Amino acid sequence: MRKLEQTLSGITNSPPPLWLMRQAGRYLPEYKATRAQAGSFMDLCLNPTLAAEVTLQPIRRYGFDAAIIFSDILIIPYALGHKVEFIEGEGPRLSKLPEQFQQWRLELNPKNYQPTCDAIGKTRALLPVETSLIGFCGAPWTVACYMIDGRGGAFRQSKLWAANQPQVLEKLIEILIQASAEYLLAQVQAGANVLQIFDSHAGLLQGEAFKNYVIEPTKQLIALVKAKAPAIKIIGFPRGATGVELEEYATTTGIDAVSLDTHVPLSQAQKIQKIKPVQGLLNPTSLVAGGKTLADETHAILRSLSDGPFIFNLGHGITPDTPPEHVAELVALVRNQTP
Ligand code: 1CP
Repeated sequence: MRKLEQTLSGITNSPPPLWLMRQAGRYLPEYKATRAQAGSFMDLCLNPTLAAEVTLQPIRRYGFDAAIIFSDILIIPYALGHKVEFIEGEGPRLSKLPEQFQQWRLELNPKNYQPTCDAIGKTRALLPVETSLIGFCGAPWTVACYMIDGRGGAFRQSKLWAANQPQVLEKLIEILIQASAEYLLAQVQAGANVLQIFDSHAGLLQGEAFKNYVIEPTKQLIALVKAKAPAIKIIGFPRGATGVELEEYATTTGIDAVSLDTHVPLSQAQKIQKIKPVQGLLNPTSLVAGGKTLADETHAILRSLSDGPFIFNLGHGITPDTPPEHVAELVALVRNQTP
């Protein structure tokens, strides 16, 4: 069994398996070259050959234990017929969903997500056998945020829907649960070995709302996927969740491992690790800094979490200003080699 899947089954590995969120991206010169060749970001996501190429680039450079397929969580709104664009230097722009969205027929068109599945097939065929391939989607709440507000930011409209329009939000979430389950299963069919659900905006919700829009939809999505693919391991990333909410996420959703963000204290990470394998924690800014900052934080994380199942990763994605040689430093630190 590959190292990542071993850890996800509860085995403690030393050194732990290592991969980084957004490991393919603008900090790598070879990514920038392929991106320029593809045209827009969406063109790159929808080109299976080039998407496979950028997925493989960080594996060739650093030999991570897992590759994550190059795509985006906004492929689901796109496959539901939404207009999705990425504006250079600004981020995504989507057609905003009105409260009367039932009149828009939101139907999942498999043709629109098929390029990601084709990229998975191509990547799996080219990856070293010992490297896991991770498929992913956004969690229903986080994807709903982009569909409701039409862009990244404070997600004011989405929070208002959660507070004032629970029935409308629930209908949208229900559509997203079904669509995401179909999409994740298609990725498994295409060759993904592990799945990750990104709930990047889970931290916008607390209490009852966290239960209704983060816990419940995640639980239903996992149940739908595991009903058809019982052996697949799923990592959940409820970014911004802390305290009892984070603990409830680990205990009740059926997730196999919890990815923890930079704000989770190591003492709480240790508590969560008693419930489920954990992943993450390194501050992406420490990777930009490198040197002693990076070494001290990496060692502190390793000291705290190496006695149980742990996947070394960042607390959030790599930033474009990260020097590629700092990533090599990190790999050496985690694998206990001299750089
Ligand atoms: O020009 C570029 O290259 C665009 C930057 C970029 C990249 C590299 C975007 C736009 N998406 C991606 C790829 C991506 N997105 C991956 C690829 C695989 C890898 O990790 O190597 C993944 C897993 C995602 C997931 C994703 N997209 C998330 C969840 C993770 C997270 O960062 O919290 C989110 C929230 C998105 C939306 C999105 N896509 C892109 C941007 C800039 C954003 C964030 C927008 C915002 O809220 O401001």
